[in-house]
Amino acid sequence: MRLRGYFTPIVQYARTLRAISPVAQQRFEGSTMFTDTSLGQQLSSQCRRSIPWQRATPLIFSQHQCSAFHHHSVARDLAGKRQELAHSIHTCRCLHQEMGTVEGTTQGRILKGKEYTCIQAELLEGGAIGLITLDRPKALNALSEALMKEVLDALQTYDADPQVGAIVITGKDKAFAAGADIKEMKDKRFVDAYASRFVFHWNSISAIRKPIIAAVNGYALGGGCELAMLCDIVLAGEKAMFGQPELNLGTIPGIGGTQRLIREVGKSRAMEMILTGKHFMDAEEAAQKGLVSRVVPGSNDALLAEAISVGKQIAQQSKPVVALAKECVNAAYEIGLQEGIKKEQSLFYATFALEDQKEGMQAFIEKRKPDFKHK
Ligand code: CO8
Repeated sequence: MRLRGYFTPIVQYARTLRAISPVAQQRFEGSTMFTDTSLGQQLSSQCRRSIPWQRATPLIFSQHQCSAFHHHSVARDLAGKRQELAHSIHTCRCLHQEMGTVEGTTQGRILKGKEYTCIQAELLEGGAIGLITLDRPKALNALSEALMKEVLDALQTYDADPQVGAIVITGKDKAFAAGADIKEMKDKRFVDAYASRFVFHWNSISAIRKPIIAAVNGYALGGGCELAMLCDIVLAGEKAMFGQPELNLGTIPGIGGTQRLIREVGKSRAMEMILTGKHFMDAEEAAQKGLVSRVVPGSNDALLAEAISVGKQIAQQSKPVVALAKECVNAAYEIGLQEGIKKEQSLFYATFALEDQKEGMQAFIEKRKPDFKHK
């Protein structure tokens, strides 16, 4: 059973490999990393039993490729060395990227019918998790208008997909997002920004009903910090750095930074960060102050794996109950206490209209896992 947990990140890459052409597959299979047959078979049968959709992926399980791929790391990880696994995943990602380039395909853009250029969007865990990776590394994932449209499109697609239980947003390398795209917006006049409602559409993220988890790997500055705060849960990598440097550019935060940061870190710290434009917050301090849930030690891959694991835990809950709970918590954030409590009570009563409430409580009494039908 313990192998299951380690398999998640491997599957992400193996799954994407399915979308790559036969030449890439050969290179994958021919790699010297895939040499241990016995562990391969062990993992294969483990996963066949535990994760149903993988039965439909013969490329992954017909041979031993993905197991040996993690031969050393899985073995050591069982002894508690997560770092090793992260390293293997990194190696795998490099191989994957290389193959993507060779084949003229791009990594992971496998959301059906979507051609994104600023993000990658992938369905993971049999479609239970929608992953969005901001992908403008040369501009440190600056939030251009094109990127905004793609992020919203992917979010809305996941939100409408009944299989998806949670969404993860992450960045790449050293940036989650370094803010609005300064080069794109520098010549805007007031009338352009006002008339086009320049940043208005970012607010649509608040309307997404599925939980969104931000895995903040590096710089989350300006609009990047605001994007993280628009998410429901924020996990920070060791190198995460949060800041609101807009005043250095002669402007102010524009997608909720002045409103949300004060709720997260208190007035004095928020004022210091915003008014100086300089006092950034590292991952440790962000966790202390409550801007993030916690710091995930290790590499970006370890951070992403943890965010997916949290997403999976949420995805196992009843989807309508998750949506009601999210709405209630957001009410606390957005409205006064008395109104918030009224809202919570009425949505709490509403859960008694759900079959999942009956099933959840019955399962508890019968000492078994609930079998939610999401209605
Ligand atoms: N916009 C456009 N390009 C950027 C941005 C950005 N926000 N940030 C970095 N880049 C580009 C750089 O210009 C550089 O490009 P090039 O190689 O062509 O010169 C490349 O990314 C790499 O950046 P650096 O060389 O500067 O990398 P460093 O490691 O030296 O520094 C920093 C990293 C500290 C993150 C630095 O890049 C920096 O200070 N960036 C700007 C951060 C910032 O001020 N953000 C706030 C922007 S304003 C904003 O977000 C408004 C919020 C309201 C609207 C939100 C809508 C989304």
